Amino acid sequence: MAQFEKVSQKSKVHPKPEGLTLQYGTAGFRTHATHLDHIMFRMGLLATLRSKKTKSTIGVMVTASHNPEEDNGVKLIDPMGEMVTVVWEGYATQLANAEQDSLLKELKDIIKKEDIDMSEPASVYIGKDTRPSSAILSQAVLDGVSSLGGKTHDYGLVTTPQLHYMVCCCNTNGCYGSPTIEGYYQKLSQAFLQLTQNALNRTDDQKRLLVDGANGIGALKMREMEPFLRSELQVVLSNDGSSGKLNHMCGADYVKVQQKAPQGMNMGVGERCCSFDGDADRIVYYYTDSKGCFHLLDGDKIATLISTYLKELLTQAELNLQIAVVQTAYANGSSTRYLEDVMKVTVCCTKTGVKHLHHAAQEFDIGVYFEANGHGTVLFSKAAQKQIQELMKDPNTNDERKRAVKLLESTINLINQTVGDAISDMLVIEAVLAIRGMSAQDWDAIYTDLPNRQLKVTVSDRRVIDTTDAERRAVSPEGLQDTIDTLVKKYKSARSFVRPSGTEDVVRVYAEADTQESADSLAHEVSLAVYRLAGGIGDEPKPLH
Ligand code: 16G
Ligand code: ZN
Repeated sequence: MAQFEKVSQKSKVHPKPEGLTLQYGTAGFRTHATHLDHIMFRMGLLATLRSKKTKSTIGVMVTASHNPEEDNGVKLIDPMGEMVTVVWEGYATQLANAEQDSLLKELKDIIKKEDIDMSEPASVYIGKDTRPSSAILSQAVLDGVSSLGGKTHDYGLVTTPQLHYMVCCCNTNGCYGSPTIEGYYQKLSQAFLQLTQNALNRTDDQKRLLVDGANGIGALKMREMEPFLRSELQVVLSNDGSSGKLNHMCGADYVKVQQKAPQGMNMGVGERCCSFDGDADRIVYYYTDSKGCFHLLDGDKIATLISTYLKELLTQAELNLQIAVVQTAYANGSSTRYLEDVMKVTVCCTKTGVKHLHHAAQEFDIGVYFEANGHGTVLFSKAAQKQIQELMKDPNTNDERKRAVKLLESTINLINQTVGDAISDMLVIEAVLAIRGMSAQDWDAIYTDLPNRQLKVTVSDRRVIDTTDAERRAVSPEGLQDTIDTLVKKYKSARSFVRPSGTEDVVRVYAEADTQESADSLAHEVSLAVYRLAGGIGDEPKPLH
């Protein structure tokens, strides 16, 4: 078939280095950019097949998120803007690792297994981040799609969530919005302006927000969006990519892990600040107090702020919709306790990784999901959206109810429901703080985080650790969980768990307790247990103090 001849020819331009094997991990393929050309070409092929199979537009995003600038990666986006399914993740790995001469065989195998009608048209949307390697790598994706006769739309430089938005807009025939960068800015800014109309007497100081763009695509897109916000948000941008290196000493991951401000940001006392990551799908907030102390407002604080606000609106609107917060084991114990005991909202815990949280959140009328690292969004079920729209139109709704329903409607429009989106989350947070007249300190005071510590242990094979109960308990190796249980009992308000990382060859250890010293000491003791019981290599973990 001529179709496959072209694939065969083109694949020679994007050859696979012999023996190299890579895995489609939690967030797609990710490694040093020099190893990815063949992967990109093949993901172009796979996206084309996925498009034919689903009879929808599929997205391919070239990015390595918060990884160093030298890395790159690729993620496939399913028709509604979701992550691709587990079975197709498997196909991605199968295709990526096929040696040059068996590529066609593997391709045909997938076509057969999925019973794909190759005469169907295909459409693939492509986007890329600002990494120097992204331009050539996204060209390889385009080559892959065109060699199977698929149609492409290259959006060029966009944030990951912007591409998710475009895919969803396209496959809902514009119901979600218009699939253009302008359409994205217009939809979000209109909703933001409507919401902030409800915040009276805001001063310029209150409208001011310091944004760390991680020297990446988020900074570029924030600049583009600014005029649409008509000074209702006054962004002071640092790490805008004009001089610094992507994610280097800046960005959401750096701030969260180091628990300190990024380089290049001039923070006044109490000023609201936030950091995006390299592809702008994560955000964390922070400020420094009058004593110069740094305070982090992470994904748990964001989930609490947003869910509290939504719950209040539901009460005012007299809407009986179930709201839930989805977290992972990394959520600070104080946040879970506050949500369950004070806010009385349903809290559920899933495994780490956006797809797990997203799926769990889909089970509720309103599902707020955030990882502690700042990736998250809110999902409104179709039924919930319908109820809200109907109440809007009901002439018997009194003014207070009407105000609450209008706020709910604008909030739905402001939230990027396809995936966590730093720009959209930032605007939601800014609107909520403005409407409630809250400062960063007021927000921080909702509950106090329990001191915690994260450590990594290197073992010879991290797969020996198997977990259950949303990664909160280890079922193997034998004796490890019992040891952790005994150690945890030595400390007050303590909790600890271990899990193999999905992105690095290490075992991660998390511990929290009533004091920083206790959290550090517990984390160290658990690390030692992992080292001894799970085949640690290199030096034994040393105490932190
Ligand atoms: C990936 C995940 C992120 C998760 C992280 C955990 C997506 C899009 N990203 O970056 O959600 O928090 O992995 O990494 O799913 P770890 O397994 O190395 O701890
Ligand atoms: Zn990211």
